[in-house]
Amino acid sequence: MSKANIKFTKIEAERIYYEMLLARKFEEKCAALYAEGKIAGFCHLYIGQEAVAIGFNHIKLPQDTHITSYRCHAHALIQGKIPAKNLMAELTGRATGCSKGKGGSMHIYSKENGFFGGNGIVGAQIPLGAGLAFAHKHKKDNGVSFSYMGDGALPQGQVYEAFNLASLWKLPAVFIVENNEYSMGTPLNKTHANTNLVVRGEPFGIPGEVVDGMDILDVIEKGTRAVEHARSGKGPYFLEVKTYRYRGHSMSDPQKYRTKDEVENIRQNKDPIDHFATYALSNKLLTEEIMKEISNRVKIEVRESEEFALDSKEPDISETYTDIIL
Ligand SMILES: Cc1ncc(C[n+]2csc(CCOP(=O)(O)OP(=O)(O)O)c2C)c(N)n1
Ligand SMILES: [Mg+2]
Repeated sequence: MSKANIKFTKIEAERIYYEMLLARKFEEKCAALYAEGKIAGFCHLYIGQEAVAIGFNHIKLPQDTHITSYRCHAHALIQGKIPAKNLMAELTGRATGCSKGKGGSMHIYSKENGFFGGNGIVGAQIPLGAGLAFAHKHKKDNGVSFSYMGDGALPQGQVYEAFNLASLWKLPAVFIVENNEYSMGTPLNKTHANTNLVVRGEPFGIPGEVVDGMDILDVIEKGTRAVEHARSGKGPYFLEVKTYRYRGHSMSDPQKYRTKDEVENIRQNKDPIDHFATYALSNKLLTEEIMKEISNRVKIEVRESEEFALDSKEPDISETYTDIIL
C-alpha cells in the first residue's frame, strides 16, 4: 500500500482528528494542573508525538495488545480506551482514577482493552511485549502485540534478548521505537554508536523501516505493512518512527540541551495535527465547521475530566495495602 492509496472515510478522518486533539488538549490541561500543584510526581507528556499512538490505533484489531513506557497518556486514552475523566482522576491521585489513584502517571492499565501500561523502567516493557506476542501465538487469537519504546531503550540488553526470542519463535510482534531524538536531556548521538536505529532488528532477521512519525499517513502505511507481516505468521517487524516531543522530558526539565528555535521550528512546520488537518481539508474529509465542532467537543471532555477529578475524593487510608503483592 502506498500513501496515495490510503483512503479514509469521513467518519475515520473525524475520529482520527478527534483522537489527536483529545490527546493534545488533555495533556495541555495536565501541564496546567501540574503547574497549579494538582498533579504531583512524575508526568511525561506526549505532546508532538500524537501521530504515532493514534496512527497505530487506526490499524489495530480489537484482540491486539499494546505496551509502552511511562510516556503513556495518549496510548492509555486511545488504545486503552480509558475515559479522560478516570485518567485525569488517576493523575490527580483520586480514588476514582483508573488505578484507584494509587498508580499515577506511569502506572495506567486497561487489560480489558489490551493496554498493558505504562512502565517506568526504561526498556522493561519490551520483554513483556514479546510475552504478550507469545500469548497471542499460544492462544491462536490472531492478535498482534505492539511494543513501543523510546530511543533511550535501544541500548538495553534485555531489548535484544526479546528480539532474539521473538524472531526465533516467529512471534506476532511489532516493535516500535518512538525516536524523539532525546533520552531525558541526552541527544541520540551521545548514547548510540550508530544512530541509524532502523538496523537494530537485522541481526535477528527482523525487517525494519523508517517512518515519519509526524505524518500519520506514513505511520498508517508502514504500520499496516508491519502488522500484516506479524499477523500472517512471518514473525516480528521493527519500525523506527521519527518523532519529536515539544515539552520537556518530565515536568521539571529546564531543556538546556536544545534551543527554543529547534522546538518552534518543528511545531510550526511539522506538527502532526496540523499536517493531518491540512490533508483532510484538502481531500474534503473534514470541513472547518466539523473541525470546530470536534474542537468544542474535546474542550468539554477535557474540562469535565478536570471537574470530575477535582471533585473526587483521595483514596481512603485503608487502601494503602490493597492491590499490592506483599
Ligand atoms: C532502567 C532505567 N534506567 C534509567 C531510568 C531513568 N530514565 C527515565 S526516562 C529515561 C530516558 C529514556 O529516554 P527514551 O527511551 O528516549 O524515552 P523518551 O523519554 O524520549 O520517551 C531515563 C534514562 C529508568 N527509568 N529506567
Ligand atoms: Mg527519546
